[in-house]
Amino acid sequence: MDIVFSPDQLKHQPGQELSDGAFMPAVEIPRRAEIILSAVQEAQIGEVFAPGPLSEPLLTRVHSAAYLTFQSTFWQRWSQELGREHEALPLCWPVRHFRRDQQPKDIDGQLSYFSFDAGTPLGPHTWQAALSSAATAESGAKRLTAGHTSAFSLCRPPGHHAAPDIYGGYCFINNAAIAAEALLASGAQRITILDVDYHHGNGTQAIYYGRQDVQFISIHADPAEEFPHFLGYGDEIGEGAGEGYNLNLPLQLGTAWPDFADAMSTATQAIKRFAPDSLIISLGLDSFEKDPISKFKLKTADFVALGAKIAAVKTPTLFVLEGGYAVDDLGTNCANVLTGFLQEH
Ligand code: Q9C
Ligand code: ZN
Repeated sequence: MDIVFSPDQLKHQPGQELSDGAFMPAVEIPRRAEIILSAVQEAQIGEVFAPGPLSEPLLTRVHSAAYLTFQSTFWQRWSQELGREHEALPLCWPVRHFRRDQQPKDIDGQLSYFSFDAGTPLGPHTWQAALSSAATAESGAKRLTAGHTSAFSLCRPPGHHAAPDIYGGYCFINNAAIAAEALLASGAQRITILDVDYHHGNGTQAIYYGRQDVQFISIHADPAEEFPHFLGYGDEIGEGAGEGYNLNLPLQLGTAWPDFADAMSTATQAIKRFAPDSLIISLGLDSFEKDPISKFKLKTADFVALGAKIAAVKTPTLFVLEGGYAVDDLGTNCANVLTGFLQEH
């Protein structure tokens, strides 16, 4: 299995995030990617390749023009117009009675307009790293198009919380959607994105909610109890042409492998009915028992079983890295998923 990774992804170096009502050290840090890179090399999963440049049209198929303008010019405006050198967080959102049809002109207003949480710092090289992460997803997709039966896009920063015009949850560009669009642009008819990150993939759901060419399935902590709090319930089934192509499988806090495995069986049956040309796994490793911000109970050995369950779908598969913050165990857990997949493949 080829592995795609770009060192430019390490340039996003958030210092602090707002979490639990206080500034805390950021958990979505470059070390995550470094530890996974060495573990997958150690486990001899495959050869590591750098991605080519991101294809611009893919970006505009996933994100709005206004959002891309905001992100690509943000740091210049923040630092030169406002003279701010510290990383940026939004402060005020258009909830309930506010209007959201007016895009503010000022930078702080726009920061809020294009975000949904205060846990996702924007720094001087955040956008460059996000573009590299998206390029890493595209290069992985190209391997499936070229006939490989699997690939691993070691993406960082992650992507599944990013919607067409909103960043948040440590995500800026929806990497799984970039990969899906790359596959569709190369002739695929149907793609499934199966999101096994502990958190609901609200951004990916938003992108594909009205579409029937991309099936979205997410296994995650019940949003009534966990971030992102406002999406990810079981009654969200898609709308219009997309009705029936969105499947949420929320699980209670404390879920261990047996119940997670049952949800995986439900997911794989739905995938087989849809019969996609390719499968994209939004691979979050934050379902791990020692994850510092999560409350599921998967053990290191369970990740081998997770990889085997994914292989049982018997469809060309691209793994796209999402969350996972227990840095010391992250490499082993990631290598275990890929090893479990390759053993059954
Ligand atoms: N006190 C991903 O896993 N913060 N994003 C939660 C905890 C947001 C996770 C606050 C977690 C975002 C890609
Ligand atoms: Zn997560």
